[in-house]
Amino acid sequence: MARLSPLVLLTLLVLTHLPTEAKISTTLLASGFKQTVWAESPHGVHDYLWVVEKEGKIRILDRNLGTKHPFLDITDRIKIRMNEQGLLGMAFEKNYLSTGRFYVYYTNHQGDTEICRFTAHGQNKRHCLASSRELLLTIKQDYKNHNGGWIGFGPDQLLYIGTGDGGAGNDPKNHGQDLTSHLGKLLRIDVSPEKGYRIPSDNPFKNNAKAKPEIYAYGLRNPWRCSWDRQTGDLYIADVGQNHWEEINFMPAGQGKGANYGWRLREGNVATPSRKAGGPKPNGAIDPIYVYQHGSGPREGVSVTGGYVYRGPIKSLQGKYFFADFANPRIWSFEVNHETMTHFEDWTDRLKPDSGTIKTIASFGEDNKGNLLIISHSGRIWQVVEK
Ligand SMILES: [Ca+2]
Repeated sequence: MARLSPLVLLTLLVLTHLPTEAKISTTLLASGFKQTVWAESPHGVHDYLWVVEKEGKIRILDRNLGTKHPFLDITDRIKIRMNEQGLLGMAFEKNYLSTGRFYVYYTNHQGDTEICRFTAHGQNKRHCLASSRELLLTIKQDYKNHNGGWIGFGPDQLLYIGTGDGGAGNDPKNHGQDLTSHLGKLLRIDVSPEKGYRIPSDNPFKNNAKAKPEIYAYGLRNPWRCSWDRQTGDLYIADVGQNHWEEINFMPAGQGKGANYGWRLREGNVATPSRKAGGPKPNGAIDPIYVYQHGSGPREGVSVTGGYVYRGPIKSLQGKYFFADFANPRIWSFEVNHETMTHFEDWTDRLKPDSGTIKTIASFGEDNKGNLLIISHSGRIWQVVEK
């Protein structure tokens, strides 16, 4: 045996006694999808991931085999004239494996929003006919941009719908603050009836004859991905800004009914700077919990993509809310303590894949084990892992 120098021996001794720090990284889960904007698995399903493609298709990824299977094709209902249009979101009923019912959000040929129910069939509900469609709600859009697109079930099992302000710039028709419009809102409906939907009995503007009864909260510009912390029930709303500030709004569990998030009067924490759209903060309006400025710096960007509070198997990530910017390809996290943002971290370098880079993050995903998925508009999906 070769004789080891004292220095080498000392180094070996130190190395073997250092705690091995787990390395957080990403692994490529799938590629080859087209203009991916969302991915989700129904409650109780781990091996299959439903992947939403903006042109109007949902395909199922077999996570073990890596194969893709057609599920739903509604491309004939959609005409994309501008990149914010298309099939933008989906949500499964909690008991999807028995009912087969799920909901989608898309813009139709006229550019208007349609919220529809579809019903899948077969033993594992992995097949769906476009003809199972039931139209629940149509929302007229004035312009091609700011269509919102997120839908999801809350801890109350009611369906929440994030609409944009209807577009152009600076919300020229002031939809965000107008309770007679569905635009610039978080809506909430009860889809438990066999057909159609009901207005939940405690929706905040239900008894206001001038307001849309579906409104849950208002003053949003273009919420691009919201989520609930699956452990606490806290709500996070990422709202895309105009020309200066991107923002994330936080609402503690059980609160937020009737909340005003300030747009178009407020962009981030200030009076909207452009085109005299801004004004003083309305009484009781909610300021964001986190904002970042437009730019290409390490803490800047152009268009926020909201994510999730991590509740998966990696211990060191517990409680961190992950989010990103679509145009400045960065991934960040923070934690919330007593309704205040703390522990901001930049994950961009640590989550860099072995090959290529993660860009154009359209959404994050959360599987049933709590794993965090990163969904790129380029058709690739990564999973955050510990190595
Ligand atoms: Ca706001």
